[in-house]
Amino acid sequence: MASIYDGVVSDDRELFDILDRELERQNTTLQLIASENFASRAVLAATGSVLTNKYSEGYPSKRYYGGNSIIDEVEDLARRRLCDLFGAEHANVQPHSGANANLAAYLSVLKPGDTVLGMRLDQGGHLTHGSPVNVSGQFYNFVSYGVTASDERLDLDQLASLAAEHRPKLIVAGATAYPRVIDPEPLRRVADDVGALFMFDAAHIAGLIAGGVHPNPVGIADIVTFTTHKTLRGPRGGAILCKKELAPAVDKAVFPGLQGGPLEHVIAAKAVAFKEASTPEFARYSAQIVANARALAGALAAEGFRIVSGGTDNHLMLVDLRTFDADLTGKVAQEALDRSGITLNKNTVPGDPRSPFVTSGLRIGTPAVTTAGMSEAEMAQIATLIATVLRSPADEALSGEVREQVGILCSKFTPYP
Ligand code: DSN
Repeated sequence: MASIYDGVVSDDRELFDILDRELERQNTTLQLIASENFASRAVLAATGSVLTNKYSEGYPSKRYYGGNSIIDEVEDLARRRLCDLFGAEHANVQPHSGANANLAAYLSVLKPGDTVLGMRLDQGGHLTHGSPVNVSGQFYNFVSYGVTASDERLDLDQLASLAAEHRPKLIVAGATAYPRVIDPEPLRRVADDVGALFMFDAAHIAGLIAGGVHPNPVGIADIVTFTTHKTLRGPRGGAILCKKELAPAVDKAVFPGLQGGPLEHVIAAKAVAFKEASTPEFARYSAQIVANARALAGALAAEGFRIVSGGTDNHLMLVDLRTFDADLTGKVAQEALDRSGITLNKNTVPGDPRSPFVTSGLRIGTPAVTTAGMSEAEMAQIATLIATVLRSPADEALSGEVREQVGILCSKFTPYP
């Protein structure tokens, strides 16, 4: 296969051969990890640009080092495009990741020990929403809400009663493994009832919001954080949007509070992605992500898998394996599918009796395969391939056969031809 790095002058074959193998893996196997995507070549080019050479601590027009007038243009462009994309008053495009964006948001409005409401990790939340193994859970007094046992949707009654009981300073919405729409309005009302600030972590669904298929929390939440590389399809990184009055605190929290020099090559690539996400083509792409997720969830249900909450409204589904095979764990399923060229991740399902290292479920997402051009017909094929492997997860010969079929499918939908 021709290398994506052709023309790059490097005699470091040891490293570039590894990159070539990863390119081949991405081109020839199915990428179903809900938080991954294929960035455009323009995003890749900006990420690999000379901006990586420049130190630019501070913000446009307020830098600590010289030589930053061009860098200022890049960061201003990224901020402007991002504000336009989501209708925000202020943008900070410097967070290196979603975790950093969340920590900076906390640092901007909380003091250590303050009480915060967030979704529990094993109910679909994120490490940075107060997990005891994360700094968020160690520095702040997080109280967790979850989903209902009956319909596995956000338990708003529980959230409201926890808010009334604990009077949090901040309520955090957002999830990494929740397949339904998160409407920011009722959460805003709960926050207002108890005098809390409201933060929306839109990491997973930022692209769906930009594409107009999920409600926009900007202007409803006080702070919105997200990653730029998931459904938004940009470079790996994070960003924060906030109301004007919080801008100085948010900017101070990112730098000098949490980070040093910004990654301006990545910020340039974010600017590229924000422009791409403002197009009608991206709106169609976002709608297709959801259509594909619904098609895949439906086809998997027809194969005998239980889909958590009965379906999906977004880019991902949680598959409870126990109706398909009570003894099959997420760990075994992930490994068998990996051998078969189908990449996804094991995930706990709500109320999972197994540990997060074993799990009873899988999380499956459609952003990357949708970027590759697949639609509903291919989702049906993927469901059949998954079920075929998981009926005999220890059968390595079968995995080899499925791997070949995956290769044929991917050859028609190659992200980087
Ligand atoms: N690792 C990301 C995900 O897969 O959802 C969250 O940080």
